[in-house]
Amino acid sequence: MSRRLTELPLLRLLKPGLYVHDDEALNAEPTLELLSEPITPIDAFFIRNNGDVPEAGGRDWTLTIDGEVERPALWTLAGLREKFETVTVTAVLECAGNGRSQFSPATDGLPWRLGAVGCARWTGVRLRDVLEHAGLKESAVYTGHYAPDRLLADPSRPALSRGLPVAKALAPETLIAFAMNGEPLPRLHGGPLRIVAPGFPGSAWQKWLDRITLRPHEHDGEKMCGTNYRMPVRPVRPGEPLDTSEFAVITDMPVKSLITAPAPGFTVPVGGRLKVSGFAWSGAIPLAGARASCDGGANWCEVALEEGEGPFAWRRFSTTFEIGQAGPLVVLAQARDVQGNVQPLEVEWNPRGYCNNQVQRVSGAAVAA
Ligand SMILES: Nc1nc2c(c(=O)[nH]1)N[C@H]1C(S)=C(S)[C@@H](COP(=O)(O)O)O[C@H]1N2
Ligand SMILES: [Mo]
Repeated sequence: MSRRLTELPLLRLLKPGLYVHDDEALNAEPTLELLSEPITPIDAFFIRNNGDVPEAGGRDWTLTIDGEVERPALWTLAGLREKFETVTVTAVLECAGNGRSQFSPATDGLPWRLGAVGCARWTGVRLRDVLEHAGLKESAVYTGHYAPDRLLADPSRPALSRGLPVAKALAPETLIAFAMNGEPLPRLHGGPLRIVAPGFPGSAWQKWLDRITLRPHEHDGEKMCGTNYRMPVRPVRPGEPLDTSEFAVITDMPVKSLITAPAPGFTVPVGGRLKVSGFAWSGAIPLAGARASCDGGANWCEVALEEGEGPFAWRRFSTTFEIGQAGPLVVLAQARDVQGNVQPLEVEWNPRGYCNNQVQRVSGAAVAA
């Protein structure tokens, strides 16, 4: 039996509402109705794996810190918790490939719909505190993260080994997390230890973390190079030959919003009200606001964003439209950040289908009452 099959019953049990992608590795996402809460419940949170799901080492788990440091260290889970302050950060975790299925022509990679995103409370110790304890050498410019999961096609190779620029590794929001929404970090989400890098793509949130090596150059582990989790620095047309030296690692995620209600195919009686709700978020640049439309973008109205739980959480919006006449309705939401970046109506294509933040369209109809 493949490793994926052994995990599938567990996923079905723990997360019955998720759509499981047809892939060797275990990858699953919720329908958008399941994302209606400001804090995404664990049973609705998407799962992304590049390889197998390793056994959880539990108590025996250790974390090695080595490379460009003055004092290499080996931590147990209990040791980390005892030595360093515990902090909680509420943050959106989004796969860089979320929404990939909307790119045309289709690109390589998992055809995520729009559900590879969620917002949770992550608890752990600051990566900064652990790195300062080890003492970074001046030569340290990047972290390299390691985990025991392996590629299903080639178990001699790690599934994923990503890293962070030192500035993000030392940022106060970046954690080595051991809890999610107040529960011990579930094994499917990387328990017992994972990186939490708020605002960065999910790929930077290494699960089952057992080693951090400080690197004297950008990390070159599995899925760091080539076009993996990288965007072209200038637009690339489909079919154009690729020069991978013109690709850069994805860091801060772009401004985005998600409509969680109504669902596609909705109907509303003429003379009634259509309630539209969802969330807006942005990687590093604060949100400035959002607007919504129910007529495909012909008319817009500004929507209020509720306070989120801190700068890395998503912010809810909710508005109603009075429906005056029968006919098709297309609901849109468009968020923008304080630097003037606005969600595009149509996102620019890129070879691996990353960072799709284009305005979502939810179609329905107003029907005679
Ligand atoms: N060890 C390991 N960590 C990993 C991955 C992986 O395949 N292996 N996938 C990454 C990617 S691409 C994403 S989007 C997030 C998904 O986190 P989740 O499964 O907890 O939702 O984990 C990241 N961390
Ligand atoms: Mo991802």
